[in-house]
Amino acid sequence: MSYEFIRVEKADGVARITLNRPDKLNSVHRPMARELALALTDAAADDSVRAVYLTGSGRGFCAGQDLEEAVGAGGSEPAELSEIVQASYNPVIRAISALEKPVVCGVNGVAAGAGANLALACDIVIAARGASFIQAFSLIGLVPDTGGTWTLPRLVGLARAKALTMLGEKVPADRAAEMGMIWEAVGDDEMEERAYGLARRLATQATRGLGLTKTLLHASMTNDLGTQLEMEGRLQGEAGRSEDYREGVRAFLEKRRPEFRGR
Ligand code: T3D
Repeated sequence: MSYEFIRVEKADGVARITLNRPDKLNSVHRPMARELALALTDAAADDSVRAVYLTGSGRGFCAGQDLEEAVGAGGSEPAELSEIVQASYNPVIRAISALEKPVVCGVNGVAAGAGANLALACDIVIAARGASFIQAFSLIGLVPDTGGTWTLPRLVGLARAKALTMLGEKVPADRAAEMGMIWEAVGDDEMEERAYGLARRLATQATRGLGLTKTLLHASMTNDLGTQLEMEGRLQGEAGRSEDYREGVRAFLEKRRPEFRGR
């Protein structure tokens, strides 16, 4: 598959997806969103891919919606925003959420608007200390999208989610980590190695079990305890039928490192 606005490389069991419009801080227009959704669908279907790594090229991670596209600059039609959200962002967020493989995000620079919420939709988020998160929607009269109204209160609580989205302040990576919005902030020079390294490590783990864990945690956001307990039992049954479970137990008993295959 060839892409114009993202780069996709597969190695070490990881599909590395790089947003690639650096001169526009990787802001998202329709063709880029389509490519991103396609790359995620491909990563889901490809058994050789056991984890996904998402990052940005250049000095930014993603500045959100391409505002030139949104207002119809350069002679194109101004966009119906609800159509953009439904066509561009929702398929990407659904694909990340439904992907039964870990998705690591390496936030290399500013993540604004839809770009911030794209990063926060990933399973483990590592940001460079020089990076920041801005819920920029309110600054231009919009509401948060790209799953932000679902993700943010669950990550940081309602009080912080309200302040973040209404004030639209720039939140440095360290502060984002302190408030539990992301997993970790690391030195700018270490980010790539740390975040991609995590994706590589996850790809060697029992990825079938990791996928089921993700499904369970997401379901817990809406399930009551009884439903969740029932679901844990069912998915534990599934994990228990995996080759990785058999290998994990065998390796423990034989006092060696397990060799998981994600099956
Ligand atoms: O369709 C819909 O509108 C509904 C969906 C909405 C979802 C959303 O994401 S709404 C929020 C959209 N994003 C923003 O409002 C953020 C806009 N960008 C900024 O506020 C700033 O660029 C940043 C704070 C992110 C970074 O500032 P700075 O000073 O580091 O960079 P810069 O100079 O502003 O930007 C560099 C270039 O990227 C510049 O282009 P130029 O002048 O060098 O040719 C700038 O115009 C361009 N750029 C940055 N963000 C966007 C963009 N171009 C188009 N769209 C952008 N979002």
